[in-house]
Amino acid sequence: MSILQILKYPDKRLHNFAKPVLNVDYEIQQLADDMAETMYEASGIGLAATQVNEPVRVVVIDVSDSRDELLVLINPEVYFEKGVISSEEGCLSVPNVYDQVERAEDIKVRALDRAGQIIDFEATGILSICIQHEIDHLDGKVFVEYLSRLKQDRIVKKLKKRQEINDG
Ligand code: GNR
Ligand code: NI
Repeated sequence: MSILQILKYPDKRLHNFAKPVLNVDYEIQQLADDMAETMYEASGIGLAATQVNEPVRVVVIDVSDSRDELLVLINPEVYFEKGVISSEEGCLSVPNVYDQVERAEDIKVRALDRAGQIIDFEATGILSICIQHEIDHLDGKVFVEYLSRLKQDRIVKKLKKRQEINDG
């Protein structure tokens, strides 16, 4: 197990479209395990492989307070959505930025789990929001791209300034 480095917006690699997983083999399971460790260490509720510079369709999620309900989703697909909900989102790739985003409220999801078995379930609330946020990452989309051009420009400036301080 190891902690992976999380890419920070506006890194261009966050816009890569992730490829479907053809075989849930040991390498993919290792990636999922490392991603889970990285998510827990960063105190996030989700992480997409895109964020650790692995352009494959793997996400890990844990929205439980106890931090012991890990969900590994491989090739996740939303095949039904109902309703609209707006909530404040954040992202490990966009530190210290939080803003309102509209999502489908309730969704039905199909994916493969860590063992390569098909899973099919409904999601509501924060789990629904998190799954949609992570699938966006796999499609190369970061939540700030739903915000106005003005807000995006401010976020880029703020993050670049912080990056310079960290690099210097
Ligand atoms: O940790 C995270 N919190 C969060 C809060 C509201 C909506 C989405 C998220 S996902 C985020 C972790 C992350 O960046 N996943 O890609
Ligand atoms: Ni994110």
